[in-house]
Amino acid sequence: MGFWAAQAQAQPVVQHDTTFVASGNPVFTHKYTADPAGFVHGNRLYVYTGHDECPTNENFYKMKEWLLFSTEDMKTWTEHPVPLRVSDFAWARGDAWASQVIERNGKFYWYVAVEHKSIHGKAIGVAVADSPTGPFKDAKGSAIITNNLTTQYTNISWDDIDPTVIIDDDNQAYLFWGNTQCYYVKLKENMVDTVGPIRPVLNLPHFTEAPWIHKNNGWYYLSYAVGFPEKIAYSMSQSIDGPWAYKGILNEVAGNSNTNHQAIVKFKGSWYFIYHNGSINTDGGSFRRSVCIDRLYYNKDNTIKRIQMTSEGVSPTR
Ligand code: FUB
Repeated sequence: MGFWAAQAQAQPVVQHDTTFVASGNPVFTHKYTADPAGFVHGNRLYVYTGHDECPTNENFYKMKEWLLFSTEDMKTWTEHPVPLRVSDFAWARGDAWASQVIERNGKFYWYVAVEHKSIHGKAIGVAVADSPTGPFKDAKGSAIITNNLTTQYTNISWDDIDPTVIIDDDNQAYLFWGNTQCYYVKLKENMVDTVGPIRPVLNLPHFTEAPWIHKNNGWYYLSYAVGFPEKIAYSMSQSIDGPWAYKGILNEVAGNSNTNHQAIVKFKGSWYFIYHNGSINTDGGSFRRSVCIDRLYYNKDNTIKRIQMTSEGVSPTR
């Protein structure tokens, strides 16, 4: 077992904030981390991740909790105590899959994918806190989205995963999610109830999963995983309701991982592409993944340049 793999296997439980300095990609090497969701608040970037705990002799997603890291300068990071577990949702029974946090009216809403206890299949729940670091608690007491709500579009049990959220300039919030088929629905101002129909998002060619919605310069961007092993592609639109125009591949297959799961955020004036690979030597892989961060740049026409994945990672902010 390599040094970093041994570190990642040890996986100490963090009881209080601990600080470390990152030295390139992967950013976090003492634990296996996956499905990063970036969130900027004040002068800090928060990165919420899943926690891959799969033993080295097995190959499946073993994920019971989410982890939280933050930084002010992209170099010195703080790991916060575990802010949320599947067990915090009484109606869920497993699989702390991909997630995203957003702020509204001074509250922090954390949308997560889990396995539902009594409704067959995956589901989306939401936790809420008064601070980005928690403590988070189940905001609704039940799932927002369950598998039975989307069977008219696809009848698989794992399509209701990978939530991503946006509050538009008119204050309307939207939840996007999906596997095989991408969906979206409006959220009420309380951020825990949906309003109106669930709609399919059209023209996302080869959509696998991992949608991430963001806006820049008047354009909506929907990035998402394509194929398997996954690359990340994206579409653009001038309206949240589409039509979406496919713009091609954004990121190639991420080393040694079937999944790639990206987040795109602007922090201190620069855009970042946060994703995972399976590159920790020797036990890293599709079920023991590690979060990486590289820069993201736009072209003059608002399309996005292909991501250059690096070992060196990003420079500290000034
Ligand atoms: O981590 C479990 C699943 O793998 C996520 O929900 C997908 O996006 C993929 O990364």
